[in-house]
Amino acid sequence: MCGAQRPCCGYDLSLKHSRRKAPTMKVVFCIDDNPRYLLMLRVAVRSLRLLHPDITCVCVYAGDDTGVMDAVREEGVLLARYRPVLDATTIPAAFHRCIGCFLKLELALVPELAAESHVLYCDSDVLFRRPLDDLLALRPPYMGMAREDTAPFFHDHAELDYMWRGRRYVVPLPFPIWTYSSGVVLFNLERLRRHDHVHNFLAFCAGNVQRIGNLDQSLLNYFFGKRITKLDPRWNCPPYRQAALAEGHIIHFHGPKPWDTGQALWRDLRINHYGVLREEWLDWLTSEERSRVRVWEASTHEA
Ligand SMILES: [Mn+2]
Repeated sequence: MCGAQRPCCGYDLSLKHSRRKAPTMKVVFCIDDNPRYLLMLRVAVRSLRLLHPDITCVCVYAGDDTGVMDAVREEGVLLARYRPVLDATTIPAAFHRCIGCFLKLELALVPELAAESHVLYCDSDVLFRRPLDDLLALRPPYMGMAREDTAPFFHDHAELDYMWRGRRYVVPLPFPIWTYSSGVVLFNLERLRRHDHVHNFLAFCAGNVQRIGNLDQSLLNYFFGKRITKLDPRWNCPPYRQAALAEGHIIHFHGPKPWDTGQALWRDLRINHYGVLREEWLDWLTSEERSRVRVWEASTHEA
């Protein structure tokens, strides 16, 4: 089975047997009912466990599908069922197809995480390849995120506003802005819980989701702006980056997922180490899972 101890990724496995202290920070994922994300979660957790066997993984889920819940538990992940503030009534219908991406914005309110001062949030489309100790030792004042490889840009709005408890608040936007990726976020939950901060943020989200470009990621970037702590690129490294294989600790399948070998849309991003890292991702699957992925992959080659 895929959980085999593969001497992958240049990580010295002998370290596993030394008395390394188990990291106490929890690693949190969020999923919705999309079966592709559930399978990606499985691979993420399996690859993480090879590096940190004792780490606690939590999955936040807002749905009711018992199949999804059983699968999460079967993978040894603590399931946190949660009724989000940003739900189908506060988020416009145009975004319901990817409503799961907003869950990460509410981690400070999840009861199962109430005792945590910091957590590491990761998208499920990640592959862990090297130990996380240096990352889990960080304590950013609000949140730590790595930058996307995109040019800085200018906002359409000079400021955004929102209402909270009958008062209007204004958020000036930094010009120009470099975009941080929301695929890996080290959250300071304690800070977000203080002074109603998270509720202000969620009021901002509900009021501005229609005025921004890129869902949860833009909401984090626009509201927190310069308060975001920059993480080293190795903690959120897409396969298409030249340094991915040599330096990536967390590989983030940003853009084409491991089965997206067909669409012309992603051609420009299936470069550098996409092929190698996709194979490595596939190695974590059982044969039954692999055949499911082959069907997804074949569908990307249809006109
Ligand atoms: Mn992602």
